[in-house]
Amino acid sequence: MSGSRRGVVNRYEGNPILTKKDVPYPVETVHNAGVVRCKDRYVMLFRSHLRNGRSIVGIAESDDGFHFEVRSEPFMTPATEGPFATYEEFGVEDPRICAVGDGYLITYSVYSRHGVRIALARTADFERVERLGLITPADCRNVVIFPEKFDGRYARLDRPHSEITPWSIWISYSPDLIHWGDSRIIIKPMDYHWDEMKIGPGATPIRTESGWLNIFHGVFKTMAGAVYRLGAALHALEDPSRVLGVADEWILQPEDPWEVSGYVHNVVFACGAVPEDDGTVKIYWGGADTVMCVGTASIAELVELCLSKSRPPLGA
Ligand code: BMA
Repeated sequence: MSGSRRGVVNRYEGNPILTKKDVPYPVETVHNAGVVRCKDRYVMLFRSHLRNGRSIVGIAESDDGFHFEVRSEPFMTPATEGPFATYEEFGVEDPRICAVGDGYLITYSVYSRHGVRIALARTADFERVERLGLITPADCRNVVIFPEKFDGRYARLDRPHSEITPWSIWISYSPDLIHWGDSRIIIKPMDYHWDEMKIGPGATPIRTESGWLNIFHGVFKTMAGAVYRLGAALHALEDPSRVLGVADEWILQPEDPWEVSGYVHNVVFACGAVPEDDGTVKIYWGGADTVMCVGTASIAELVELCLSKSRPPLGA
């Protein structure tokens, strides 16, 4: 892939890879997409704002992970009946995809007059989707499920949002994907660092030889608004609550024009990353809540960054 390497991530020269012009129905944005490899294709579930300001989820497919074609119909729009209708009233956002067994789990944010929370759905083939449950109370966004069980339990990274700041990454466990608990805080933002305001899970964790690679987002508040960047952490393979390292340096920040300005300025926000057989990972991010971008990084370099430039996960 030819591109522009300005740090650990090599941006694809064809960025942005997906914009509202590529969508065959009216939308204002294309961003914050979960991506997974399904058989020999890459499948992307992306968020789009409608003109009323609420979001839906579309689907695009690709042979190479760079050139995507959008299907003619959205993949998920707010449910219109049952308990999901109550909580999806204001929109469905930021899908993350986790391959488990012979299917795919999708976690996504649902908005309503009762706040924001996370819903879980499952698909076998990205043709039909089944909603399984509402798996957090309000006020929670950003949930990624690990693709393996630990001592018979599923595990997820989540980010409760409360009056207690800074908002941090927690881990929770479940026997059945529906009931979650045994929660503990595992990574905190650090004062006067690039992520001091809040951090949150980003892409579904990736298994590497050295641990689970967790690509997350971190936010710094400035006089000109917030800046969203991406960071990386490594979790022990057998026990993901044990954080082996949190890279003290960000791995990606808004730099290209479509990351610096758009629907929300100065945002790179990842919901998906796909590891490749050659030791690289394709990282997908929304630019300025407006377009989708991709870049590649060496998994070994990201792991090394987590271990060699590490800071205490819960602060000094
Ligand atoms: C977060 C979420 C994301 C969004 C980001 C930047 O709080 O709403 O979906 O990309 O803000 O606007």
